[in-house]
Amino acid sequence: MDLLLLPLLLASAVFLYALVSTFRFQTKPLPPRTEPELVTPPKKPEPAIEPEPAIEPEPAIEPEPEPEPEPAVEAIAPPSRERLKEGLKSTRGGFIAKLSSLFRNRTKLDEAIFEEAEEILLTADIGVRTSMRILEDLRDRNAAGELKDENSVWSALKAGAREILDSAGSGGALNLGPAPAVILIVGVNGVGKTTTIGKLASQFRSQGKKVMLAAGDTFRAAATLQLEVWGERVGAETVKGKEGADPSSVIFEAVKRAKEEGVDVLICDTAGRLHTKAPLMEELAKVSRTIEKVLGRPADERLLVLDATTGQNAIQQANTFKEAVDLSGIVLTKLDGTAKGGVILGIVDQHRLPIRYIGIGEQVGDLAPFDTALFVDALFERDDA
Ligand SMILES: Nc1nc2c(ncn2[C@@H]2O[C@H](COP(=O)(O)OP(=O)(O)O)[C@@H](O)[C@H]2O)c(=O)[nH]1
Ligand SMILES: [Mg+2]
Repeated sequence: MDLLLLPLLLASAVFLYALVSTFRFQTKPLPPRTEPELVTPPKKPEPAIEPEPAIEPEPAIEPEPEPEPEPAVEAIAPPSRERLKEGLKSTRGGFIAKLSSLFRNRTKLDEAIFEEAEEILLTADIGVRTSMRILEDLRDRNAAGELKDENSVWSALKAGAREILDSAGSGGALNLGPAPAVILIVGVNGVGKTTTIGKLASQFRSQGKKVMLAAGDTFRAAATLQLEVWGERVGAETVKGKEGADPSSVIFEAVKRAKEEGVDVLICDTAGRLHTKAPLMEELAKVSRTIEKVLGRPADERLLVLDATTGQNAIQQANTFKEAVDLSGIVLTKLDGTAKGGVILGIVDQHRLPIRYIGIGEQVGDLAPFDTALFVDALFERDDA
């Protein structure tokens, strides 16, 4: 058994030796050991704060195809009855309220009351002549036994006011000729001519009419610009000249173009400076003649714009303008800002000129075509009754 193991052990030893030497032969000698350099491990970058996941945008609703932007044109119809009443509030709170409290609970009118009424009418800038006329009517009715109570006095006052306003044919539509109808606007600086033109143009536009404006106030560039702004706002073309140009030449051009371009209504703005001096009146007379020449007839409406807040002064202004232009009617502006709205009676009574429109505010919709009955009702409505 031992004898058998011996060669086997020998063979294993040889095999092992061979194996070990082969292995040695093949391995490279190890490089000399060096101390590893001390390397500070790079600082781990702070973990970046994970940005909040962006809120997924709501899936955009597919935009409707943009509608073609409507030109922002303000074509506005006249004010409502309610708006008219609101606009006349100051005047109602003025002489109307005073008259109302004077006559409240009266069953008998005596001379003292008539005198007090006269004072109230005069302070409302109705004018002496017109005030006398109204009082005379009241006295007559009183003598005839018609004024038995507060309500009958009030009805009599309203009837008197209506009679005066109707006497000049106030209200109703403008008398416009075949297209192009031409409206000439005159009046002192600041009364509201340009604003009235803008409002008026807006109303015509709301009726689907093609409107053109003529910048006849060439005195200041700003005046032309103001009219142009209105024109753009309401969708009307503005014909203008250079600053200081002859207003008649601008108006001439405008009437010519209105004819060529199928315009329905041409509204002519004019200057209003120095109404006491002759040149403006000559200028306006020339403008009138120019329109007549190119149009073949006078301007269909020749409207004088008066500012109600100027009271009796407005009545004087009408005298001056009447001499230059054959006026066809009056636009009374700023009735919203005055307790002296009674001046409307004085103007009509003295000048026998119909009221065409009244201005009751600065907004584009604040121009009311004049309607006597509506106006008198709105004016004489007793807020305190
Ligand atoms: N409260 C009020 N202001 C008005 C009225 N009409 C015009 N205005 C204002 O009066 C000022 C003068 O108006 P404008 O049109 O320039 O007068 P123009 O010089 O005669 O052309 C402006 O500030 C207008 O807004 C109205 O009816 N009521
Ligand atoms: Mg003006």
